[in-house]
Amino acid sequence: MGFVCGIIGLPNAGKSTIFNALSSAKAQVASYPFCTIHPHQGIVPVPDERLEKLAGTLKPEKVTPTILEFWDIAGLVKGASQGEGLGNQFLGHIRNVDALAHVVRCFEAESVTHVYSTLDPRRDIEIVQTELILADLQTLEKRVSKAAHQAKVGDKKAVAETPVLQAINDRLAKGLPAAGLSFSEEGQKLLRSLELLTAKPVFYVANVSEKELKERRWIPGVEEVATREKAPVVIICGDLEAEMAELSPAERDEFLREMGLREPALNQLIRVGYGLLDLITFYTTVGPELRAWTVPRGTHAPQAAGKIHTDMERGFIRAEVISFEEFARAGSAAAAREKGLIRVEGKEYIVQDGDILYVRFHV
Ligand SMILES: Nc1nc2c(ncn2[C@@H]2O[C@H](COP(=O)(O)OP(=O)(O)O)[C@@H](O)[C@H]2O)c(=O)[nH]1
Ligand SMILES: [Mg+2]
Repeated sequence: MGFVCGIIGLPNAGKSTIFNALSSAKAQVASYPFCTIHPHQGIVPVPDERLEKLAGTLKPEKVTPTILEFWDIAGLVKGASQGEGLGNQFLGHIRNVDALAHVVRCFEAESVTHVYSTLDPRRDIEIVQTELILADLQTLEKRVSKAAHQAKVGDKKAVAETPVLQAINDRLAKGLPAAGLSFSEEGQKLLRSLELLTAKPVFYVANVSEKELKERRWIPGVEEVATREKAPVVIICGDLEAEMAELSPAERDEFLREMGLREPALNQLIRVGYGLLDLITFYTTVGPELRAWTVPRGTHAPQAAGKIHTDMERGFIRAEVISFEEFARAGSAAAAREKGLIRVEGKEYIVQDGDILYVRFHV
């Protein structure tokens, strides 16, 4: 079970270009084979500096990064929530992802038509958002009337749910995403159960030309919307990234040097998508393999161990733990042990981002 980031946006915003660049940039982590599960669904390794440093120190035979799945979701248009342009099918796909990368067209190109004829990122964002909000309002409408009916006949749960549903409805009706709302635990649970499209974490991907990178005519508009929503922005030259993804790692490094860039913007895109999901990464070294793992923040040690193998969760005894920083300071596994830096943690331990875990178990 992996985590999925859906790529959304208007037609001709550059979604498929970016998806294809992600899919063909497989050489970025040499040991991990990219796989396309489906023409529009692919898995990418998450770039991870800590993992690279650990690999440099431990020199394992095999390095396995953690992964993120991307889905290229066909373009939304006005009226999608009413079924326009296969709208409902697309909205259904969006419902199944964990986070959204909203690609916004910020490049001018005579040869590529814009569905709404002019370049206007702010308007484009609003069109997509409006469709998502309208779809959520439909979802909510059914729930509100059901709850109202049940509340009338004295259903306590429905009575408790009503103000929460009303608050969500009011916010959507104002044209705002459900994501900004927070409730008490019960309310939060109800909000999650509705699986609203606008409750998903979003980041913006400004797809720019090289010219726009310097001129910044459209980028500020995207940044303004993102700031208002406390959403991250990644600026990317879609066609440039697509070209770069075709290069060998050596050629790509050369290309980046010439451009004065540290890394492809795609790496940033993957990291931001991963970062939105409130996941943490921990590491294991078992035999010849150094591996990164992903769990939701707040996961206890036995459940984290269960990601590695179900036996490890079932027969969990303890975990020996060292943070990446401490490990890096110690310089080697032997030095870390010698200095007594490896802690022993039990079943109640909550795994922290960057932990290196040695799981002791018995079945
Ligand atoms: N000039 C330019 N063209 C781009 C860029 N990104 C995508 N395109 C072109 O725009 C068209 C639509 O892109 P596509 O990725 O299919 O958009 P989608 O409909 O959002 O999936 C294609 O012809 C792309 O080559 C870009 O950054 N600059
Ligand atoms: Mg496409």
